[in-house]
Amino acid sequence: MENRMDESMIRNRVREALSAQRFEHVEGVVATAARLAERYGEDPKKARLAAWIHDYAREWPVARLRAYAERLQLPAEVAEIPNLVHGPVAAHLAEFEFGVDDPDVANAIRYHTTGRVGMSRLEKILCLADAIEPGRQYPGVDRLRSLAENDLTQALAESFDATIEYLIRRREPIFPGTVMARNALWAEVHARDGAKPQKQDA
Ligand code: DGI
Ligand code: FE
Ligand code: FE
Repeated sequence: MENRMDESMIRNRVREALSAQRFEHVEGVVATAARLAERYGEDPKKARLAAWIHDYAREWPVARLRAYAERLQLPAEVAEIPNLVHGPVAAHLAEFEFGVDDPDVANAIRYHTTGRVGMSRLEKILCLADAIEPGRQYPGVDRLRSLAENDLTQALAESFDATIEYLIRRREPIFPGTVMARNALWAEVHARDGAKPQKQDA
């Protein structure tokens, strides 16, 4: 037996922790992640669970995130960018507050913002669902939505490119792990496409 909360309890606790607008985003991520899970042969229950919890700490004040980052001994390159801390914090709380005992679910939550080298299918699904849920609006999101139907890895690789371009335009620091995750996703796409007959460029 496990001590995991049931989905409606998790949903209620998440709703209490977030603004109405952010909660609506989370609901969109849950639905999108479940759909992608079905499309790509992943367990939709795991996808929903990870999606419900992924932004649980998203609205914590920066000081609270910093203190928690120290407690979790997160690497300095993560801790110094406040936006990167809520995933690892939520992954920790998934285990200790929500009773999640599945490491793939915890990792999907932990790496949903930055990705990582060697992402699992579930990790990719949450990361991409976060970027394309119906409430998201940014240039190129419709291309990502249609690509997501056919190619999980390429859609996520393009999503990382868009995030990195956005960070460059805003002159924000880029976490090296985000770049490594992006390179690994494109390497997967190229390795796979290299094995197939290719269209010529000219
Ligand atoms: O929590 P969400 O807003 O739903 O989405 P998210 O967890 O993917 O991203 C949170 C923010 O983090 C988003 O504004 C983009 C930003 N971010 C992602 N990677 C990096 C980053 N910010 C910096 N400075 N560096 C990164 O490498
Ligand atoms: Fe997030
Ligand atoms: Fe999110």
